Amino acid sequence: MTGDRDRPGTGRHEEAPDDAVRTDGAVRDKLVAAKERWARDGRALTGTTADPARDRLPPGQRLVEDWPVLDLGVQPRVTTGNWSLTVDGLVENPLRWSWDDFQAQPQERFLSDIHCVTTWSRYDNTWQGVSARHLLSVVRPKPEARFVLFHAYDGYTTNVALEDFAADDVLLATSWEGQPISRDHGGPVRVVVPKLYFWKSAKWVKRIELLAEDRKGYWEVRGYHNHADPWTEERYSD
Ligand SMILES: Nc1nc2c(c(=O)[nH]1)N[C@H]1C(S)=C(S)[C@@H](COP(=O)(O)O)O[C@H]1N2
Ligand SMILES: [Mo]
Repeated sequence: MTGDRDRPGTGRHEEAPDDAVRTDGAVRDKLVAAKERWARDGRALTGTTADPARDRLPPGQRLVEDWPVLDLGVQPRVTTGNWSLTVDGLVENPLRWSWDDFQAQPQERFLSDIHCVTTWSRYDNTWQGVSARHLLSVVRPKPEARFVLFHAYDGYTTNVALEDFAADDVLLATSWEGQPISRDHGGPVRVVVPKLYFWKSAKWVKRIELLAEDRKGYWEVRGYHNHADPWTEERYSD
């Protein structure tokens, strides 16, 4: 039975979508099952590595010009009015930012490539928003903080090491190619972690939790790699 286990809000590793934010759609069980199968089969693994200093396209990837939409199928209706960001856990200065608070932070513009584990890559995305570096300078991680768990309004979660979140190209993005990020792509605010496969870049981000121990997210408990480096094809866990 594909049951409630796979639905955000009822599983052990996901949580209920926010009460204040309505959602449309339902988890696409067939898509989730297909992606779990890919992980078991090692789909798209080439067994090679590439060097980002020399190659632009990671192994097993193909270039696309459009920007595909990929999510669980639950699309939260997050607006600049009902969105807020909580940063908590092992930080000296926990915070909750409204949209206005977020806009009052320094806004930066970054250019990066997207690499999705489903094998598409898209070059030269222009993002604007608040850098992870700035955010971390405000919340000040405690010495024991080593991991980050992103929580999103659709119940999705994903985890990264604090050092990967602290990289100088990581952004909480509000715009793409000069336009507000659309609802499909995780607007009003999504995470962008360019050095890792794109499932690590949480759409509709609502909470960033700093932890001493690693805690796996939605795809990580379903056979996807904990770290997710495209250059060494960290697609699946072994
Ligand atoms: N909140 C949330 N973030 C998410 C997902 C999701 O289902 N929910 N899917 C992830 C996956 S698997 C991918 S490939 C990218 C897709 O982002 P895009 O739809 O903007 O291309 O978002 C990631 N972030
Ligand atoms: Mo993905």
